[in-house]
Amino acid sequence: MFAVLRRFTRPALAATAATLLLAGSSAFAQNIPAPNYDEAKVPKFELPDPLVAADGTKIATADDWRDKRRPELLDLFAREMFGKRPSVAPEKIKFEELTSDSNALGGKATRKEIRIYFDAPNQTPKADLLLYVPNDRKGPAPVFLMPNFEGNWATTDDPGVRAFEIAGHFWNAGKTPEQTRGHVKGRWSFDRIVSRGYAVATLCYEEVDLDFDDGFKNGVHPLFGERSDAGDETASIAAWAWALSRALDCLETLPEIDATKAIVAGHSRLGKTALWAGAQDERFAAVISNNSGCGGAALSRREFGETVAKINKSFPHWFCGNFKKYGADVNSLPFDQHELIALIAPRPVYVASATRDTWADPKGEFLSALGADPVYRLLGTDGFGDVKEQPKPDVSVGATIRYHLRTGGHDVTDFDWIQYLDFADETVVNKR
Ligand code: GTR
Repeated sequence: MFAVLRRFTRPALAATAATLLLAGSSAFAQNIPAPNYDEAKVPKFELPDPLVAADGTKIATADDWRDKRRPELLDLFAREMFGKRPSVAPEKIKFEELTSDSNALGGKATRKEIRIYFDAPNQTPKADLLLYVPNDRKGPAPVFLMPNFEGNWATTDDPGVRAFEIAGHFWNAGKTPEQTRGHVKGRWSFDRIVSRGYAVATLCYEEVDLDFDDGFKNGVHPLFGERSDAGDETASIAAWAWALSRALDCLETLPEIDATKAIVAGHSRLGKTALWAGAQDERFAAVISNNSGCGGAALSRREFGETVAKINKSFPHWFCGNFKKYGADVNSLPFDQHELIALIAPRPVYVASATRDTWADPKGEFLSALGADPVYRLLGTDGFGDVKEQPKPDVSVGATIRYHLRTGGHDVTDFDWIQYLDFADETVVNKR
């Protein structure tokens, strides 16, 4: 119950802020229809073919995909949805180990906290990466990298994790950091992950960029250089995704980590972020989207649950200005979300839904995974295996593309983690 309340409280607040900011604009004038939850009322739509280029040519070979279609789609997603892909001088990025304890998780793990400076000469902005590495391992450990909402200390009641104020932190407004210690530990199966031989790393996304609409002035945005007036300003999801790549830079420097086996994962808005990070940065060996919904794995054209019009209104800062024009006509989008998943090909991808998470459109998430299959096949993988229909709940299906529909609500549970660990074993550690 509490999780449900929390989920709806914050967007309501954000929506209020967005309402004020958008008053008078055309986005505000647009009437947002009530969400549709009736399968019979999903409009007819045709998905763009990922294997047809913008100029109409058929993409027939892996080289065509790599040289023509993949760059074209990356550019389209950047220009029309997430905003420009940032580039920041590498010498601005620095890492500093803050703490290390080889006796964490009852002696099973070494815990480290490493500060990532995004603009080292100025010491800020920065984000602290929390890392658990299994002590019982034969070599460098494969690693899950998954951003968190409320602060590293909220993922665990391990008292060794520092709790600190994040100025402007929206999720924990009105609470002291200590009051949120361990608050979402149920989402983080650290013990299980480490026992299976994986390291796990997380950082709080609001250290990178606060999650509200301030016209892209706060967090890491000022580092991204010239502002764009072409509607393609780097938006917040893109900023968070960029930071995940910087976290991977950091993991690459650690001898105890095998950064060639880094799996980027995310839940909800951070699932959208993980998909965009994984689509762009091919160093991520695999990608996991947990209940990412609209703007993540779910197809925009289905208009089931949250829609493009609604998400643009509630969270205008997640996507760039150009994305706003598609709310009224999703069929004019030059892509759909199956092509975001296709950008991860041929690397393994896991899309997970939950039965009660109808806002995120579980079926649209499934169809998106299915829609990426032709690209995975073209690139020589077994794609979604023999999957054609959405499976019944609580069964993991697929091959290099994988999917499950967990019984329950919008969350990350131990069930999810068990599937992700099996997936990582089969597709990343013992490659198919
Ligand atoms: C919702 C939002 C979703 C999802 C979620 C979350 O209310 O509408 O797109 O991202 O927040 O991040 O928890």
